[in-house]
Amino acid sequence: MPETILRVEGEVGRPCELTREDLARIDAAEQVTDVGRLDAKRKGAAVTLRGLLSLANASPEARWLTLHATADDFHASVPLEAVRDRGVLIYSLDGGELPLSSGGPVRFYVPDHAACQSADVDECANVKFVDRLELSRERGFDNRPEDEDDHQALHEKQDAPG
Ligand SMILES: Nc1nc2c(c(=O)[nH]1)N[C@H]1C(S)=C(S)[C@@H](COP(=O)(O)O)O[C@H]1N2
Ligand SMILES: [Mo]
Repeated sequence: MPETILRVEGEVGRPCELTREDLARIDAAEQVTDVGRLDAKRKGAAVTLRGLLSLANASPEARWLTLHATADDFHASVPLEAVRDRGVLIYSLDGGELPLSSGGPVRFYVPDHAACQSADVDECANVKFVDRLELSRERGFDNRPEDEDDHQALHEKQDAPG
């Protein structure tokens, strides 16, 4: 059985459990075949957040998007309005899985994000290892670092070998 790598739930008409194949089958108009075109430092194939919201039949009442990474217990909640038309989920590299080293199996990415800790949609909100997208009316759980020390500590942990 192909593995579920992403769930979409909360304020949606149709909660989804998606495999990489499911993501690849989303309408071609919602596929970004090379995210390098959005940002030269990024690589892989992505599907637009819009495509996923439409697949899950997101409720018009939904105001917040919470990106959950169970793997390392990292979570970010951002106003849906701010990311609806530009957020993408990177899910594949060279036709295979997106490796952990690139934040796979699924990584959220917003081109033109703000610098770390400067806004709701900052670089820190580019959540790696996302396994669940949650739509809600109120802001969801968010444990992005709140001050420079916490942020520094997180980066040291992320950049540590092994
Ligand atoms: N799951 C997860 N995603 C995460 C983080 C994390 O610790 N865990 N750190 C965030 C922070 S603080 C930043 S600045 C960016 C860094 O992305 P990069 O390693 O691709 O440069 O990832 C974000 N996504
Ligand atoms: Mo960050």
